[in-house]
Amino acid sequence: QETIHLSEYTPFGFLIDAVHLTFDLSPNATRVKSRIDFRPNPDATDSTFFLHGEKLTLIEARIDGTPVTPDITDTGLTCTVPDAPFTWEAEVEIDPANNTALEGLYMSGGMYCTQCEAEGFRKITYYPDRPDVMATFTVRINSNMPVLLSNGNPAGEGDGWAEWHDPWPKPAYLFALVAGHLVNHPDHFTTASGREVTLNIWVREGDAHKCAFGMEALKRSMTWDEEVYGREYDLDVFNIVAVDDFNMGAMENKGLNIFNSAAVLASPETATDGNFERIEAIIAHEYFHNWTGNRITCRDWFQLCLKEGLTVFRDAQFTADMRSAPVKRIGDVIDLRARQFPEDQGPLSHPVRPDRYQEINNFYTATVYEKGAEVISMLKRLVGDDAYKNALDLYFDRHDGQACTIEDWLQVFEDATERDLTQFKRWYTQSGTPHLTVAEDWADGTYTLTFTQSTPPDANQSDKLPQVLPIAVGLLSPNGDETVPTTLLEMTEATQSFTFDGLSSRPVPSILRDFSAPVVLDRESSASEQAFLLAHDTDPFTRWDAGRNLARDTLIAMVTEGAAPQGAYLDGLAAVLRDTSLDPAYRALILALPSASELAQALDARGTVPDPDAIHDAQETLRQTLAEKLQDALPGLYAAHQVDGPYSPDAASAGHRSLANAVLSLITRLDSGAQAQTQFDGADNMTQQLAAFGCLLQAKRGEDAIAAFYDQWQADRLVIDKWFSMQVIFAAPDAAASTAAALTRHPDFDVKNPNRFRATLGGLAMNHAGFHRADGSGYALLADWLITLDDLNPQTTARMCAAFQTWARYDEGRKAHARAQMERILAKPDLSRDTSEMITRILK
Ligand code: B3K
Ligand code: ZN
Repeated sequence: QETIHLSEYTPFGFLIDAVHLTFDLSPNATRVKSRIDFRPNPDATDSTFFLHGEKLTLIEARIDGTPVTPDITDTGLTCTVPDAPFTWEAEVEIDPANNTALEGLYMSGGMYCTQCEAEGFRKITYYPDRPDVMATFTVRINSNMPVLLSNGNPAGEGDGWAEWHDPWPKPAYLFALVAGHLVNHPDHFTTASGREVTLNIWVREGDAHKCAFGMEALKRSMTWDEEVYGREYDLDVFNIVAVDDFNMGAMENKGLNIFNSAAVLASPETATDGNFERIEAIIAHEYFHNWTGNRITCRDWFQLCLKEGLTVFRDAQFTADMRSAPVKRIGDVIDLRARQFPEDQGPLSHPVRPDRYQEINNFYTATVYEKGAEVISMLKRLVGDDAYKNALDLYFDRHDGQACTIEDWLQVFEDATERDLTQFKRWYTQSGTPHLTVAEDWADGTYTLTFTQSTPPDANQSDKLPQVLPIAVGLLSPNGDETVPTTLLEMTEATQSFTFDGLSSRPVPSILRDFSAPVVLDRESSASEQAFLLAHDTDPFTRWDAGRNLARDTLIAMVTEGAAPQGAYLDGLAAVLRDTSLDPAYRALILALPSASELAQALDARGTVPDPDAIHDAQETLRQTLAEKLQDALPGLYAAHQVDGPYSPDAASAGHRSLANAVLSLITRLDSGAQAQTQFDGADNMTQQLAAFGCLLQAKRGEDAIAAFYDQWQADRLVIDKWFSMQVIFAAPDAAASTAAALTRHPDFDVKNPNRFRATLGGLAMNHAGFHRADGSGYALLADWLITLDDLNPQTTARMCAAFQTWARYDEGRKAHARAQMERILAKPDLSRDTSEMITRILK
C-alpha cells in the first residue's frame, strides 16, 4: 500500500478558471461531460497533467476541441497538454445504481445523490481531486426526476433539466448533486446585511412532518454565526437533503448540505431528546462549515483539523449557548474519554494533524475532530476571548478564498496576539494523551502545586516533549467556601510549581476546571476529598468529575478486591440527587456510572488486565445497591420530574426526562419493570418510550415490548434502527452475539444500509462484556460481517474495525481470539485499502 506523506506536498501544476459539468442521469449508465478551463500554475514546479479518476469509463477526451488519447490507470490519467491556457473536455460513463460504497454519485431509495469528501469526486469524472484546486462550477442536470439540485444558485430550469451556478470557488470535495422525488419544507432567512435566502429541507414524501425542528435549528445557527463570529451566509439558497444511505452524519457541500436522514429528521414520536440535540448540533456544524471549511478550506488532507477541529469547537459553543454550557461540556468530556482517549493511547494513535496516511477516510477520527476542537479551546483559553475574536476576524479576512494550513492558522494567532506559539504547535504534531500528576505542599499560609506532565512514547514519536497546558484551578477552604476562584495556570515545563500565598488554612484544590486541557489527571486523592468536591466544588465540571472518580474508584475496588460499594460515593450521590437547586440534567449526569470500556481503560492504566465480566458484574451490583439505598427517594423523584403537556425538545424539559428516566432505570431494579411497562404503554414520545424499552430489556422482560415496538414502528426506518440496536446493547453478555446474529437474519436487516449495519454490529461493539466474550463469539461475528461488508462499503467497514483497537489490553485468551479474527479479515481476497490499513495498524 502506498503511504502519502505531509512532507511531500507539492502544488498542482495548473489552475482552473471554470468548470462546466453536464449530467445525463441514468441508474446504470450516467454520462458526465466536463469542460474545464486550465492554465499553468506559476507557483508550481511539476507540470505533469494528472487527473484523478476511478471506476470511470472514458468515452472521449478533447483538448481545445481536438480528440486526445490519455494514458489511463486505475487511479487516473495523464496527458500531454499545451504550455498555455487550454480547455479540457471529457465524457465518462458511471454506474450509480451499483455504487454501494456510497462515495461519488450513487443511488439511495430511488434518488441520486453524491458524497465527494474526501476523494469521491474522482469517481464522477476525471479531475484534480485535491482540496487546493479551487474553481467555480456550473452544473447542468438532465433527468426526468422532479427535483434537481446542485451547489450555488439556480441558473435556469425546464422540462427535464436544471442548471446551477456556484459563484464561490471551491474544491471538488464540496461538489454535490441530488435528483429525486422529493418534497420540501421551505422557509427563508434575511441575513444581517439584508440578503434574502431561501431555505429548504428536501425529504421523501412520508418524512415531511419530520423537518420543522431541523429548519428551526438551521435558522438559529445562521443567526448565531452572525452574532458570535460575524459570518453571514453568501448564496440565495441553502438546501439540505435527507438521504437514508449515508456513510456518516452529514456533509457540508456548498449551498447543498446532504444529511444522513438520522441526522436531520425528527418528530416527537420518533426521535429522542438525544436525537434532537444531536440534530441541532449537526445542522449547526455543517452550516458553520460554510465559513470554516468552504470559504477557507484545507490545502491538503493532512490539514483536516483546520476545518474540523474549528467547526466542532464552533458547534460546541453554539450548543453551550442554546442549552446548558456545563451539561454540554460534561457530555463532550465523556465522549472524548470514551472515543478519543482509547484512540490516542492505543495502536491507532496519530497527531491532530497526521503526517502520513494510506487512506484519508481513516483519519476522520475523534483525534482530528474532538481533540482538534480541544486544541482550539485551549488556544482560546490561553489568549483570552477578545484576542480569540480578533484572531478569528484576521483569519477570515486574510484567508478568505484560500486553501490553508495549520501554519497559516497559528500565524494568524501569533500576529493577532504577539504570542509565540512554537511550543503550542506540538498539540498538532505530537500524538498521545499527556498524563498530569500533582504534588502539594503547604507551609506558612503558602500552598504550592507542583505538576509533572509526561506522555508515553508511541509509534509516532519515541520521545515526547512537554506541551503547553492551560490548567484552570480553584481552591476551596475546608468549610467548603471558595478561597481562590478559578485561576488559569500556564504550564510549559515538564515539571512546574505554582504557589498561592496568604491562605489561612490548607485548601482543597479543584484542578482542571472545565476540563481546561485534554489530559489524564493522575492525582491520588482520598474518597473523602472527592466527596467534599462533589458536595462543594463551584465548578460544575470538576464537581461532576469528583463524583465520576468516586464511582470509578469504588467500581475498581469492587472488581479487583471484591470490595463492597463505598459509602462515600453512595452518600455523596444521594445528597446530589436530593439537591433541587441543581439542574436535573446535571443530576442525571452525576447519577450515570462510568462505562465498562472506561473502567477497562482505567484498570489497564493501573496495570490490571481488565475482566469484562467482572466489570459488568460490578456495575450491576453497584446499580442494585444504589437502587436499594435510594429506594425511598426514587418514586418521589420520578414523579417530580415527569413533564406534563405536549412534548417539547427544549433543554429544560429534556433534563427533567433524563433525570426521571435515570431514576426509572433504578426503580426497574426494585419492581422488575412494572413502572417501566406502564411508561412504555403510555408513552407519547420516543424519549419516554425508548427509555422504558431499555429498562424492560434490562429487566429481561422485554419480549412483549420487542413485538409491540416493532408492530408500531415497522414502517419507520429510523425507529427500526433503534429497535435493532437496543436489543443488542441491552442483551446480557452471554446473549449479545447471538442476539445480534439473529437480527442479521431479520428481513429488515440490510447490510448495504450503514445505519442498520451500525445499529446491529456497532450495537454489539457497544455491549462491552458481550463483544469481549471470552469464547471469542463477539469478535467472530463482527469479523464475519466486516468481511462481507468490505466488498460493498470499505469506508464503513474500516470505521467499524476500530472496535478492535483496545484488543491488546485484555487477557491472553481474548487476545488470541481477537488476533485470529483480525488476521482472518486481513486474509480476505481483495481487502480494501481502507480496511487493510486499519487492521494492520491495530495489529501492530
Ligand atoms: N466533512 C464531512 C465528513 C466527511 C467524511 C468523509 N469520510 C462531515 C463533517 O465533518 O461535517
Ligand atoms: Zn465537519
